[in-house]
Amino acid sequence: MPIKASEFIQNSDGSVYHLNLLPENLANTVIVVGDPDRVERITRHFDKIEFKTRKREFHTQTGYYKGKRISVISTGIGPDNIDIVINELDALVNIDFKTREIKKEITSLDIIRIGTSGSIQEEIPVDSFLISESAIGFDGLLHFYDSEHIQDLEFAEAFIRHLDWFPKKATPYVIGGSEKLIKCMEGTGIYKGITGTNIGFYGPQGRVLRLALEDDRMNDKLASFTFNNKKITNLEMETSAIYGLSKLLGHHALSMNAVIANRAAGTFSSDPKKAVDDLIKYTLEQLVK
Ligand code: R1P
Repeated sequence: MPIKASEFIQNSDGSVYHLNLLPENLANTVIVVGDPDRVERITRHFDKIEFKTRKREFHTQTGYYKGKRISVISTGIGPDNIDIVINELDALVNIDFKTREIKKEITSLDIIRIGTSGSIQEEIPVDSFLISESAIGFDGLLHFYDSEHIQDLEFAEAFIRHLDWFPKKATPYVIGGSEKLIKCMEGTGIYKGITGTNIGFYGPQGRVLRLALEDDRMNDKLASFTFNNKKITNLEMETSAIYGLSKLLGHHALSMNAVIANRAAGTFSSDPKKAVDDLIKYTLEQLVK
């Protein structure tokens, strides 16, 4: 049965609604970044760029790095955009754009986030790199999908107890990253940890400017929580949504974080651009090693 026009939306040239891409424009290895300007900071290392497009915050370039075909796509900020990006990436490989039916054979993409993040553990310094072994999502996105079978419910329950989690906030969910991509990306001096993904930058990450928080001890409690000897290490705004949707759809996903703030120490990188550029170079090299 073809998927209805209101559910799987194609532009007049046949491309997918928000990303503006046709299936042939996408490589099977996809790097996602928040900032549309970061796309070029990645593809300037490419041997060749074969395709470029841009619509809203979704800027895509596809090309070759040392002979490997890679697409780089910006998502903008937050898990709401990740819902669009991961569903449309999946449609590009797993829905037939002519018949609008789901293909019989499912293709798995490798999806790697290269993003910035704040550490909540004092010993993880600014300008370090961190691989998200798993993610805990405070954004609630995954609960709109049939997803309990891929969640670590025990971890989430222990976390809710430790934080005395306010029930009006979305229930936290926990999802692992791709083992295959963790092996590909790990290296000397690279931290690994559990990344907390938030629906906002200020209150949801415990930042106070002029507004009081529901729980002003949230970040301390996040930092002191342990489960199976693992700690929550850093906060950002996309990883749990990327991990959850990718796992449900059968894709491999991994989040690489340039730590540009240390929330525990109250410090910020003196050169965040360099930290991101260094992480870009590292990630590209690991992909072709
Ligand atoms: C907030 O400043 C943004 O920076 C982090 C957060 O996840 C959020 O998207 O990642 P990016 O640098 O990849 O955008």
